[in-house]
Amino acid sequence: MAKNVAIVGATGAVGQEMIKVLEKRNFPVKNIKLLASKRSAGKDLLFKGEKVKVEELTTTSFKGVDIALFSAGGAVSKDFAKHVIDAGAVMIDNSSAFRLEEGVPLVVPEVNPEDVKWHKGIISNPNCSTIIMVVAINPIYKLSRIKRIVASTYQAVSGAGASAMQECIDQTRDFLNGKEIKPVNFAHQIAFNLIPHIDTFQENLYTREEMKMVWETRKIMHDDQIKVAATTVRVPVLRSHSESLMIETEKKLSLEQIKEAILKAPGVILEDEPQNKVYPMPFFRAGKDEVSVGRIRYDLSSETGIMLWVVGDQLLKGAALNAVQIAELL
Ligand code: 25A
Ligand code: L14
Repeated sequence: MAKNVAIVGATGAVGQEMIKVLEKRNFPVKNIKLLASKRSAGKDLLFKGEKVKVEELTTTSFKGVDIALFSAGGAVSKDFAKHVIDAGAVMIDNSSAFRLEEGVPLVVPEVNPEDVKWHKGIISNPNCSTIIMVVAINPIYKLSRIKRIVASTYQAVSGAGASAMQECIDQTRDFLNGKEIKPVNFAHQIAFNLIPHIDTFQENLYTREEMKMVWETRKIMHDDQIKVAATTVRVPVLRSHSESLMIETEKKLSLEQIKEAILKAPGVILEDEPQNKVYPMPFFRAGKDEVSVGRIRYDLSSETGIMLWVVGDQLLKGAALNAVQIAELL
């Protein structure tokens, strides 16, 4: 049966992709409501070729709505969750607001689809780097439990939103023209630079983004023992996050077993022919649904370690696509 769908943050980097993913997958939409802040209210956006006016998000926006897709930041999600639930709608939330709360499923449809069943009105969409990682490692985990992961990420500027993406483009031009650079969205200049700092620093000297990969992986994979340590880095790439992973399995696995498992798994593809210069790259993953895995090789520093290079479009599988897949499960 067709559903009434609302998108909160419809004008943002993720919201725009949510509109496109609903269209592309032919999600049964009866009526679509596009919501954003007052700034964007009145603006026209297209859905299936028809103009839809962006409305200001208010407490009464969810009357008659069945599914509300949220991507307007944690504060907006916290303020409006009650109004979504009171209206009898289900909230699929892309922010970090409720991900670790008991009673809120944290779902990646390729990994733990069954968890949508126990929702009480809110389902959280995981952090983008975590989604991309678990889609890649889940087929390996099914061959042998993974004990330990060491991850380094290379995260695109669009992860910080549409204005951050524009800032990277503008800074690059300004730098080449010898103009002065004043950072707005990031702590430092991002053009021709790397910034090892995403989200806020914790007392343990890791950032929240790094800790999301620890906490959320355990919840999604239902494994409280899995050990994860991450370094998350912002890179001047417009779209798609990349990750270098070292995973240590319980049983010794062969590269052939791993490749075969990845080839058969949903949502993930193999691009691993080093001799032919075939490996995943973020520029070429942008706009694509699947997470791509390559550079698969034995870790030289441990008995059962495997090294992988993983790339996924974080606006799609890391956010909008995963959210719409959750809606499809519902
Ligand atoms: O969960 P977290 O950690 O708290 O963070 C989540 C945030 O990160 C992004 C996303 O930003 C989200 O806000 N994000 C989350 N997951 C992501 C992922 N996997 C991810 N990004 C990439 N990958 P975003 O930029 O994508 O989207 C922001 C949207 O939210 C709307 N919004 C903000 N506050 C709102 C609100 N809607 C309703 N009520 C509120 N109070 C926002 O709409 C946007 O759609 P908008 O109307 O505020 O802005 C649309 C246009 O306005 C410009 N603009 C933005 N800020 C300002 C501004 N103009 C002037 N002044 C400003 N301060 C923008 O350029 C835009 O064109
Ligand atoms: O927790 O690349 O979903 O800035 C998504 C965007 C975390 C940061 C989340 C990025 C955010 C991330």
